[in-house]
Amino acid sequence: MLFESLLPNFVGPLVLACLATPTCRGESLASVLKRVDDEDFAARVNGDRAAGPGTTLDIKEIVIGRCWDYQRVIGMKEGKPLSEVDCNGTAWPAFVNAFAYKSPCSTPEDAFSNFIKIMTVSLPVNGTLFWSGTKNLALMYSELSGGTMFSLELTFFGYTVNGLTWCGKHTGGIHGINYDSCPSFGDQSCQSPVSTVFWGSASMSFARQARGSISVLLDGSDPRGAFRNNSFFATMELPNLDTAMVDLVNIIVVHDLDGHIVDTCDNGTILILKDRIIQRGLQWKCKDDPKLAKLIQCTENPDNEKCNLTSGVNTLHGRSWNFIVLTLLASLWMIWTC
Ligand code: NFD
Repeated sequence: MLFESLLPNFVGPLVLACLATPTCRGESLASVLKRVDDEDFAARVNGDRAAGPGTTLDIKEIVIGRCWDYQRVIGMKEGKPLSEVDCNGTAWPAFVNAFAYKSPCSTPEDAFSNFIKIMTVSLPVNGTLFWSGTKNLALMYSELSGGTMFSLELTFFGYTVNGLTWCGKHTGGIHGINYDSCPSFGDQSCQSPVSTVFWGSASMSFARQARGSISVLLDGSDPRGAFRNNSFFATMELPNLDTAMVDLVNIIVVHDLDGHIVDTCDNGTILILKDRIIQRGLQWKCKDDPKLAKLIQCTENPDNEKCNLTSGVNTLHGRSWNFIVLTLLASLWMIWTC
């Protein structure tokens, strides 16, 4: 028992299984452990264990391309950098030097501070949009807002790396980048994962810039609760709002179209969130399922019965109430006259 408890939890059973096989008996403990370690590494790379996918292929071209795209095409008036950033000579080196040739699990907290500083742009007052568990909806919300709502993914640094995976490798890899496998989010053995450090710093910096009223879009159908204590929103964004600059938090709670309701503005974890907001000296407003959210949900699920476009007329599975009432009256009349 003691022997097993000293080993990572996957090693014990493997060693015991190995000792039960004839080919394995006689092998020294050191070589068994080395082999188990190698096998575990291979399994992680093959995706059998908790390892996540490797660095996105062509990441350099994507980051540099998005960086120019932001500055030349998509960057909105308020979201443009004060002076031009050289994507190839400044932005990419600041990004890649934070993780290349380094272990992906021991990333210093300030690893990306230079990259984030270079890419910071000024954001509009009243325009910051946070989210938790509602990524796609939040991105569509900010895109449809015509430049008045900014989620992190629409800022310069967020846009440039959103949706990408990256991590380094101490030795080997290609230019110190691991394209085979990066730590997955749930890997408890990874102390300080590179992507968690990046998104933590990015979220903190984004929250510190917020001014005026801010909005947060939460998933009221999430069985874990709409406001979760360990989310980036709860740990990195809400506590880093500058209370001298922010006055109001607009809470938007969205439920899935199938009607699963876990939390609403008036109950569940939203009450905890309201408390936290008040403790920070801020005001709150809360709305369940605003029309814009439903419209966005319906564009993704147009066949859902709640998205029936004939909603001006009361319908039951596509038939109008008038038709149903007339049919009932006709049937009653026939029964009565027979
Ligand atoms: P979520 P949240 N490490 O839906 N944000 O409140 C890493 F690296 O639960 C934006 O936590 O909401 N990523 C992005 C993780 C990412 C981990 C993070 C983990 N341990 C934070 N666990 C982004 N654009 O990708 C989960 N994730 C990923 C900022 C997972 O892919 C935004 O400004 C999930 O899609 C937003 O206001 C995503 O993190 C707030 O933090 C969010 O997890 C959303 O983070």
